[in-house]
Amino acid sequence: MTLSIVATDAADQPARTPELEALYRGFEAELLVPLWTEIGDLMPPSPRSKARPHLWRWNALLPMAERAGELVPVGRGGERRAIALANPGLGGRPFATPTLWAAIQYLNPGEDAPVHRHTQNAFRFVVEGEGVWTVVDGDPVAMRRGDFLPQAGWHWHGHHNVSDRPMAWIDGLDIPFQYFAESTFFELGPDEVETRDAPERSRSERLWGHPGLRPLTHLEPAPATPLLAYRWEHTDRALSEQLALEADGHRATVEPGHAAVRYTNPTTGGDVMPTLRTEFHRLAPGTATAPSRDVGSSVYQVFDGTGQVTVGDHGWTVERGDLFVVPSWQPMALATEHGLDLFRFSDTPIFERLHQHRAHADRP
Ligand code: GTQ
Ligand code: FE2
Repeated sequence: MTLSIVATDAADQPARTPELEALYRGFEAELLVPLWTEIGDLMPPSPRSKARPHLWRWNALLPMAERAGELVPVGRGGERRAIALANPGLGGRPFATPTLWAAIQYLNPGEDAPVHRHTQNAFRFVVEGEGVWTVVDGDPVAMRRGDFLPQAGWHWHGHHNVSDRPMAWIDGLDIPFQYFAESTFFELGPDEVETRDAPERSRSERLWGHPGLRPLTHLEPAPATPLLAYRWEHTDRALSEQLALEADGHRATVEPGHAAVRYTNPTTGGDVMPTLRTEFHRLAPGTATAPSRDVGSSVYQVFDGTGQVTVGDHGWTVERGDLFVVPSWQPMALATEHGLDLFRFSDTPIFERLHQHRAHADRP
């Protein structure tokens, strides 16, 4: 590595005399860097994300995932036929944001994505299709449109397509966070994913899928992610009820026309995973949100409808399946004429736990 100390134009820098240059060469030789040349980058007045606001179109992603399905086998080694969003500000690495991984994953009929486990926290979200079962610690869980399926770190998981049609979905993980934190462990399990005689409903849902009711058999220790599937019918109904209550004159929405829910752990009421926050947002027709910003980054996927998204000085018209990134402290606003449903995930729990979270909404 070569270090290069460059005296900046910042105020109060000493004149670049030969003596000062010699001191700086001395710093370089001893692998030292003074604060006074770096402070603007290291201590900006507010976060300046290297990640950029960016949109990936589903109708560009899906055909390439299908092509990968023809050309690239899935199995041991590569582990997953997953194609990650690479933020244009992050040097071509497969990182949607400095902390978040987002990928489209694709599985052909009969294929297995073999069993493994890793310290990264993960989830699946299904924007369309069905037929794949994800098996978590031996519990087979069906994946269908609108379902959110978490898999907390260090739990065995593999996926198997039991149907006669290919299926695509998105994965969200904290891979970049754990990469930079150097906290990753990884282990291989069986090559085959066992879904024979899988019951319609997962054991997890039979045990934990009853609102407000905790089974007394599992008080201590509580499983990391008790509920392995958050089904669309529940999410959809929760959002419709919020909008219906608002229409009846009750304060039920985040802001007028904006319904939202957070996926939570049924034993704690907190986020489903320690590093990832996951939410679903519904804008009623004719709704526009006030711009807001917060510390940390998020990825959104359009689930249904169309709308306009503004992130910093970028703006897009979005439709089903499109994915976009909101870097730290960039203002974000949404608008829709005919209605818009959005899945969101973020790294907010990391910042909340470290007392670094801040949010600002320009709401009237
Ligand atoms: O499905 O287990 O997109 O381990 C990246 C890493 C998916 C998975 C990804 C993974 C998985
Ligand atoms: Fe995995």
